[in-house]
Amino acid sequence: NKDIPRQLLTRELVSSWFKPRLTTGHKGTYGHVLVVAGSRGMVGAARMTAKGALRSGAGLVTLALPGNCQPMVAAALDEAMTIGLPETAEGTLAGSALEEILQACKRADVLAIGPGLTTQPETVELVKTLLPALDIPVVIDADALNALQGATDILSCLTVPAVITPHPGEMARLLDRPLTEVQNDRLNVVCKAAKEWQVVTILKGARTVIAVPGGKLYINPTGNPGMASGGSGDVLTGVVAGLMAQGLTPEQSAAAATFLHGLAGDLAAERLGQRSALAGDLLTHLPTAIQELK
Ligand code: NPW
Ligand code: AMP
Ligand code: MG
Repeated sequence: NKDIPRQLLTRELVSSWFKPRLTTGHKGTYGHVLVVAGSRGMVGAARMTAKGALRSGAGLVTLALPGNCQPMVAAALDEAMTIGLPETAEGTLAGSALEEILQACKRADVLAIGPGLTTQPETVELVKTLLPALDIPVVIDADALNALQGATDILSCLTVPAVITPHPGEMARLLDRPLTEVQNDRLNVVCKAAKEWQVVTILKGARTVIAVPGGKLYINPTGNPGMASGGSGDVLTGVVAGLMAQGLTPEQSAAAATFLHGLAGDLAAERLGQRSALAGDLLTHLPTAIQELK
């Protein structure tokens, strides 16, 4: 454990990865994030992921989700474009959504996939067919990770840069190991995952750790137990994708997003208290967190 070289994330380090916005910049300059997320009953996850990408500075965000959810989301999320996709009887993504998602990817710079998708069999198969067909970088979270249970070779075979954002339960499922084993050996687990699957890996939880396939490890000092409530992770997924769309590398995006997301959580807890701060408050405090960088 002591042999793994590690770097504590600091404001200075994270700041060094951000460039000022160009005077002549336009929405095309800052990248287009496609979010594939949500299902009947988990519309909030999709909305929070899209807002995470918007708040972190992406130029354009398109949210693609099961058709039944589109009117609801479109009414409550002015800045994102939406696409209503074919859905199953349960209101989750149908296999026939594949072509439309690949078409939407042609107009996007990065895909964020997973929050709120469910693990309905048809949706799981869709995720497993989509990922190998991608030609843009991808952030994989939540149910898109759960879909890869017993099929992590799909991760290893990806031909595009990828960031995965498992919480300890999702990591335990991916590895088919008990949760305690993940939590008792977080540094080794995250490093091995990144190396074996060749993806930047964010292992979330108190003291999130981020590993890069090449062997680098970052430890995040920000965040607090006030973030232990539904939707927090969905916001993070959007922030990682939003930073990637703006040209930060997958490694920088993963590390900076984790740092800023935690800092937003700390600011929210200061203002509202750990008990009462909501995932949506991470979104409202993200601007202050980003402004604190300089
Ligand atoms: P235990 O048993 O509680 O101790 P799931 P999910 C473990 C969507 N959401 N440290 C946990 O452990 C998501 O996007 C939608 C240790 C349990 O075993 C997903 O699509 C929302 N253990 C879907 O719901 C808001 C930890 O993991 C397992 C841990 C299901 O995602 C909520 C639970 O994980 C949600 O985001 C930690 N830090 N964290 C919406 N408003 O639409 C987790 N575990 O079964 O994957 O459930 O994470 O809620
Ligand atoms: P998810 O379980 O996917 O919603 O992700 C939860 C988010 O909240 C992750 O970014 C975690 O790192 C963060 N989080 C949850 N519990 C804590 C904690 N006790 N301390 C710091 N961050 C936490
Ligand atoms: Mg989550």
